[in-house]
Amino acid sequence: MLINISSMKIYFAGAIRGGRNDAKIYEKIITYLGNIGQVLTEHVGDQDLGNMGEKGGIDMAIHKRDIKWLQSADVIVAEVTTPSLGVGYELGIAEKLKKPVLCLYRPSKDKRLSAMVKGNNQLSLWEYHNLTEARSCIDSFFKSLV
Ligand code: 6IA
Repeated sequence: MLINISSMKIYFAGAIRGGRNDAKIYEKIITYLGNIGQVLTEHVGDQDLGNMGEKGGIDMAIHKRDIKWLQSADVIVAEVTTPSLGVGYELGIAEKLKKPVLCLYRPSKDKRLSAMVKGNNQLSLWEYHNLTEARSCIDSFFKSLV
């Protein structure tokens, strides 16, 4: 799939109710992705968000909006270290929509990656240990799209 990088819409997925321990990393990844294209889901890196949901928000509206954004996105980037039902669901939809998907994962003993992600060769899965490595995974992935 050939993509014009400068006008690209990027859907970033990361755990919200699944747990917010990695919110700071999400924020840094989102900032980096912002240099590449338009990140539709910047709020996922908002460290004030907590894990209960949008202030005054309605889950049905969130679901509807996120599905629309997934449909309009050119690329999905997911940080999958903290297990999240929502992120898994989004990955399944992205695969069905035939969107290019990058999954970033920090290997850890207590957070073993689901076989449904690890065993899925439709998804590009890259392991990283620090932000520098995450950035170079992102660079390689986007280069592979052009
Ligand atoms: O099951 P989880 O909550 O961990 O699912 C997280 C994923 O679902 C993220 O990648 C989001 O794209 C999506 N998601 C889950 N909750 C929200 C949400 N809640 N808003 C937008 N996307 C969501 C309200 C908080 C909002 C201000 C970030």
